[in-house]
Amino acid sequence: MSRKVTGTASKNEKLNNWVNEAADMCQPEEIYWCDGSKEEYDSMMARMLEAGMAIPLSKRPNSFLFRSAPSDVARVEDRTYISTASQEDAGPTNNWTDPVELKKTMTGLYEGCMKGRTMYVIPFSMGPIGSPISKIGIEITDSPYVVTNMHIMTRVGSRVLEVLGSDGEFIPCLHSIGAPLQEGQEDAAWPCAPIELKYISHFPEENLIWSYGSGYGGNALLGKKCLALRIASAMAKREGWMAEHMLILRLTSPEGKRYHIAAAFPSACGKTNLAMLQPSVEGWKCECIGDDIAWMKVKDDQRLYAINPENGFFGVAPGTSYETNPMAMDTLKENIIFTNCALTDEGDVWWEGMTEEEPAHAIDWKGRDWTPESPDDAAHPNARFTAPASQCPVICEDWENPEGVPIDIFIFGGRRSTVVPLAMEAYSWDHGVFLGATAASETTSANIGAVGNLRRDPFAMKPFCGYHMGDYFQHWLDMGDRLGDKAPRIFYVNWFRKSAEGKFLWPGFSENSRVLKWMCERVEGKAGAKETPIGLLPEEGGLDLEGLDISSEDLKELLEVDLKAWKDEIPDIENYFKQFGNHMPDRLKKQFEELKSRLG
Ligand code: SAT
Ligand code: MN
Repeated sequence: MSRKVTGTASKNEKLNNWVNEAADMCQPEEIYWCDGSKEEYDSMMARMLEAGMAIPLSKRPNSFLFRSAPSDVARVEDRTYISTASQEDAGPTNNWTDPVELKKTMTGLYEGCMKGRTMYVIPFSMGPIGSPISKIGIEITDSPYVVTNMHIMTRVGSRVLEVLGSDGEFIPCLHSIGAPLQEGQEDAAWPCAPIELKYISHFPEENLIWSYGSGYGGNALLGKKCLALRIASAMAKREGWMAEHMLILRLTSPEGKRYHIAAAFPSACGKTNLAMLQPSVEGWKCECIGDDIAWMKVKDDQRLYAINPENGFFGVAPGTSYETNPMAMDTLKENIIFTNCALTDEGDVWWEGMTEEEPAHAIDWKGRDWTPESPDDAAHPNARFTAPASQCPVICEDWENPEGVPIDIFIFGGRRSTVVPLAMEAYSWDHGVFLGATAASETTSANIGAVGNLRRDPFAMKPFCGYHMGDYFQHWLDMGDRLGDKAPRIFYVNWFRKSAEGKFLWPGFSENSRVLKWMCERVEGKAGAKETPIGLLPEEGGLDLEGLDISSEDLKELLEVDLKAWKDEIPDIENYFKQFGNHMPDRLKKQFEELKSRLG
């Protein structure tokens, strides 16, 4: 069948064949090869405006608001699969389906799924184009919203095809919103498939991604969680590097010494805020390198170097304000895609927490009239901004350096209203891996499902590890062995501890710099620490609290080690570790025994 083709196909036969096979299966009206140009972005946006899918924002140049279908507002972990030949290889924390079965089911869904639509072919690079650490992906999609978002989140364009050449390697990422258009049928503003037909599937043994039915975030922008974390983590394990759910920042001391920090927190737990931190402690400076994903390799000097494979931020809007994250607010002035935010009468976006004063009237994320009296939120709690990283006023000059930056400090953490203190340091690499492996956090609206339930989210990778989690723990131990005394120091934090009355004990945001400063001083051997059964905690007076209004009772509670509460965690850790069976590294079992004996 001859199909209209716009743009220039690649010189890579494997790629062209794959595109043609996908077109035969999905049966789009035409094929469009993306070149990544501004003209392409603008014309795609213009078409979405005309179709009523995008709403222009008069207050922000070249910025647009989209409203998703109410059922398509976040990642769908229940519908996300790691499909390996043997179920054992996916491990107990992933959904598994036999690849042959899954491909059969999905092929059935893909058959004719792009009828009446254009099939876009997006060549993209995760990491600077042409850098040895970067990976090329090709996303096929029938969503122009995905194309424009990929333009911001990754490096898209003809340059990628040039680097790919005739025989380069790429990761095929097939995506459809799963909403074919019949002749004469009017399109929805946000077409997608019902939840039970959504599939976010990964075939790590062949570096392949198939996504169907959702147009939202990590379900659809396949360079992000699917490629840069799930597929990349499996590649990293095989090849001896690391793909982690971590922000990367550079902290510079008043003396001009640089520290590079990589920190893992679950989705919607403040990674973007920490990455763009404006330190409240005198003389310290922070610059952002990435807010979500770190790829790290050991170099010849034995140190671990990190790059940010992304090109933009897909950040949670609610809660973002000039108080909490001024640098994000300044990033959002122009050229932004907003999704599921509210629309003000002045033609701007708004979300809960953005301004002290709520607008008297707005249109909510479902397109309904909204006033402060309305029972529902104006913006969806997982409303997002898609923003070019280069627009961040504190983007680090080395953010695109293909060499990466040497990591000094790892931080793990989560959202825990109780038990876990503000900050601690691990006794050793193995103990740090134990802290990462046992990390738990209250669930957020970044996933479809219950919010506020405590779950183990090891290294903030539970939804993103493309293989057996027990083997992933072992990989961390192996990396520690390779790094030896050049390994980053490991810390654990909890910004979210609450008092009995339910009030946050720690002010967070820019004040978190006080905790980071303590970590740097630990690295320098300048700050002491208190040995406790759970780890090394700041001593009294160890945190620089100059100028901070915090009561000594609150501080005491923040740094308290509640032995009973920790002992209560033991059976849960025991149970949780059991599921990893013989994949559970002995060295972590030993860490667990040592914790128990320290707790007495
Ligand atoms: O939707 S995304 O997966 O991109 C955002 C997140 O959950 O971190
Ligand atoms: Mn994330």
